[in-house]
Amino acid sequence: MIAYHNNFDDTWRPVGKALSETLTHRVLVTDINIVTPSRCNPTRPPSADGIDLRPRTSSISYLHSLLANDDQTNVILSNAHGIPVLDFGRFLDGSSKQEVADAMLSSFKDIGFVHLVNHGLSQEKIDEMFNWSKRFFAQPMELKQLAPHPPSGKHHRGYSAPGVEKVSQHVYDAAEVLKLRQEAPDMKESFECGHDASEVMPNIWLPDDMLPGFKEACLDFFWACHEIELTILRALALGLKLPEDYLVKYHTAQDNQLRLLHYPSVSAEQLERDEISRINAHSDFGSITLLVQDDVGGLEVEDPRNPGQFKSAPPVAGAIVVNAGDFLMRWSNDMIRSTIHRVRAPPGAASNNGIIPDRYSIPYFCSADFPIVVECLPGTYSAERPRKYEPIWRSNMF
Ligand SMILES: O=C(O)CCC(=O)C(=O)O
Repeated sequence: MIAYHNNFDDTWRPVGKALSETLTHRVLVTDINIVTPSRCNPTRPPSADGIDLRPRTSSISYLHSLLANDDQTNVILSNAHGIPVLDFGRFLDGSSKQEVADAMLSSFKDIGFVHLVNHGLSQEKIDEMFNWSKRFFAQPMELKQLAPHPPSGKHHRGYSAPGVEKVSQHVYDAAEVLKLRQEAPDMKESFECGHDASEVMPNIWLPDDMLPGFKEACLDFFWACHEIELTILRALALGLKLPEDYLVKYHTAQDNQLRLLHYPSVSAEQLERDEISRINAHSDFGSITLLVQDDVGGLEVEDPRNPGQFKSAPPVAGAIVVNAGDFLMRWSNDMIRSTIHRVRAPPGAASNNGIIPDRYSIPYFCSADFPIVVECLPGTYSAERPRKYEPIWRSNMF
């Protein structure tokens, strides 16, 4: 059975009922939360190496498009804890391009985050990448260390073991970072890569005979995400009332970063007491970040109207999360928000025997080209809203 959660009376309803109710009481689909088919129908067997390869998220885009059919102009399908869920398919098929573009920009201005469904990245590809990620992280530590992330925090490639990296916001002093890490290490491991021709940051792969297929899968996913990035940038440009290819023209080098993340299972108490962290509050550097995540949860987004207060941003099945980074905020003369976010214990975790399960997520960080001068985007400044920033070489930022 596929059901949705009704937040008003805290019940689970079958989808058929949800749909019929939706036609008359649209409000019922806010905070929609679908039981994923993988949970309902766990038929996919574990792989030969014993890893559970069943997808934790699966596409419900067909449901979202059904929900939207009663109102051709409504491209916002629901509001998931303050973050709009947008039907990006209506941009891709051309049926409501400007409406999607406007809704995306408005969401970026308001909260800096948006959920996109019908985004064009196939669920099969996402599941496949998660499977590779699980396979990679399940390898012995000695093997993963054969693709070591350089000690410098500037070369974002290769494998970092749990506790090695410490994400922080505006802390650049090495001694201060060390202190933060000692106080509460990040309990996560990661593998990072870019495209294989990057001279800026060469990739660091496992030796060829280790985990054959992993490198190809990462690169394939990298390019699939890049395609989605370009369509999102097109929509954003339209939202800003710029020519559709305006932002894309500044993203030709594809110096993006694919990051596989595994948060091992940890004690909820330790996490809540800040003795360990999953990932501390931070904003992203680049233009936009795409994020796919499993259904464990724990992502939290700062409430822009209450700095320091974070709201849970639980996964929306079938959706990718897109958020704006510091570069886009500055480029847009602070019209768009680069919002601070973090990963903590998912809501209700303590009731799960006090152990928070493993979590897997895959962010894809998108960067503008380096050899450009960045000026505030046309339309983001006026006599009433003067430019906050002088033109600057991209390479001198951050
Ligand atoms: O794991 C997540 O959901 C978020 C990851 C993240 O914020 C990051 O890697 O910068």
